[in-house]
Amino acid sequence: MSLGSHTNASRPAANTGWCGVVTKPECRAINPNGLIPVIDDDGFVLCESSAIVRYLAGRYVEGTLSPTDASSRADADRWMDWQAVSFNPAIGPAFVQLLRTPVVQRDSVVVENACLEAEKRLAILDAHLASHAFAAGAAHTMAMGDIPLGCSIDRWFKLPIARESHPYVERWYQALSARAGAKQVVGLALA
Ligand SMILES: N[C@@H](CCC(=O)N[C@@H](CS)C(=O)NCC(=O)O)C(=O)O
Repeated sequence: MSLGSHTNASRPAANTGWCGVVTKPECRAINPNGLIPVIDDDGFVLCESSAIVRYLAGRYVEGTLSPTDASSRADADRWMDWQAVSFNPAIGPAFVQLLRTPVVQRDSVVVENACLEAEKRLAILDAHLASHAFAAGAAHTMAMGDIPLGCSIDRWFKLPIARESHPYVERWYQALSARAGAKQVVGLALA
């Protein structure tokens, strides 16, 4: 999951920090969207998480996490886009309610609907993973398409919600979590 640990970059990414710093002027100066992540890689400043993953993989691990053949590359792109435009928007309202909204203002219907939508999408991912070791990549090797998706699923597992069983998603998540680069991500509490 954490791409920096998979690259040979000595300092692959200087993160601006963590939640709570995004409104500071120094963060706004390098990402006017006021969001993390944003990296400064030897003077090259870049925001948008999927663009960051594509950049780091392309610059530091071209040919492995960043596939060079067109179909493998497109497959990695597909899962990066899917988590950004399908899974994250589905589960996002639950995250906002449970992590960003004071308890007295929370709307349980919003959480319930978000979980229902997320479960529909997880069924799609589970069906894919039933016949693939990783969402993207070759038989025994993940590709960059697994990284943002893995982060999203990590967040889903940590939300205080009821979850349906998705055995192939769970198997894939365990495999990702065991990788050295993922340990710093799975060890983090939601914030
Ligand atoms: N499309 C952006 C979304 C970034 C985003 O939503 N970042 C969240 C954290 S995951 C954020 O900075 N929220 C402000 C906060 O948590 O204070 C990307 O993929 O980088």
